[in-house]
Amino acid sequence: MKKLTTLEEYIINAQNKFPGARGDLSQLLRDIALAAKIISREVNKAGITNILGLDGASNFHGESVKKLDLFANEQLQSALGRSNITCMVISEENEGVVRLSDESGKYIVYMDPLDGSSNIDISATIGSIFSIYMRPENKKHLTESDALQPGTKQVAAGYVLYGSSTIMAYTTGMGVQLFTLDPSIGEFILSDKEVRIPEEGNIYSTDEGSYIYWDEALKKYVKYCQAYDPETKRPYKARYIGCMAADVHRTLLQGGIFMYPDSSKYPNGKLRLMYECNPLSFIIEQAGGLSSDGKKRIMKIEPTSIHECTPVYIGSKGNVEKLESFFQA
Ligand code: AHM
Ligand code: MG
Repeated sequence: MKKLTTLEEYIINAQNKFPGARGDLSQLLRDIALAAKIISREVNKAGITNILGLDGASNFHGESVKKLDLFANEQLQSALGRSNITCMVISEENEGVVRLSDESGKYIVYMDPLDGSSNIDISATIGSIFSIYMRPENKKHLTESDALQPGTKQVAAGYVLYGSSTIMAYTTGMGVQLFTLDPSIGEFILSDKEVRIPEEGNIYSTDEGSYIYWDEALKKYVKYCQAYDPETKRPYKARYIGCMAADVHRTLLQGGIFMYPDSSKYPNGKLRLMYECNPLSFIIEQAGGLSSDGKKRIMKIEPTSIHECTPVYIGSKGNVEKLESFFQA
């Protein structure tokens, strides 16, 4: 019989490979996993308990906030507050940084507590995304600018998807591991180790309804994806879930490219650098893929504000390199 490995066991085994490790990062990942289980339970009963629908408020971006967004935000923040490991949380749902009770905590955590929230009402996949940085050393009182670190400085990142099953993917810079929640025992079970993204895929993923707002290079690239050339498996298939974490997860497993461009509608793109693009870029790069803003590596962008947006093109190495060649032409 196949031996099952739980997330707990996996994290402890990984930690034991580093003699002297204090286990703080392990605890942080366990705290996030605990919140994820609670969110997963709530997502599954959302329709029944009438938690679906607008909560009536708007978040500070002016987007309507749904109840599950608030619930997920609260659960993750309270889980992170349990262990005095995190000093600051930056969330899509909070305008400023949220300081946790222990200001000496070692880690700064960015999160999108509920990504793809327009999918809530149709019972389609939604997710939570997280990105973890070290606080600067020898600095007592942190300011927001201490949280503005490029994606290359992430010490860990991952996402949880609440779909036909609940899965968690994370990396600490040593490959990508996937866990699937078994709700009957309440444990995340290791389902895939050191996941590799295909070198090249035949799926492109973007909101093509916004074609009219795109620049010429992107229009030409999408026409390339649609052209007939059996040798390069074209025309590609189009897939778009409308939840970046879910679209990137499919891309991780099946290959291809996910794109949220800048456009005349969104001059800097729509997706957030710090809690959407950087963590998913870390995952994809760790699996052998690439992530670009069209010209340069996403994780090299020097952030200037905690909620900034960036265009993003992410996926298989071959597909992202091809896309970049259209931007250079
Ligand atoms: P959210 O975090 O408020 O849910 O918004 C982010 C989501 C992404 O997950 C998804 O890729 C994108 O917005 C979809 O946007 P659009 O509706 O413009 O296609
Ligand atoms: Mg989001």
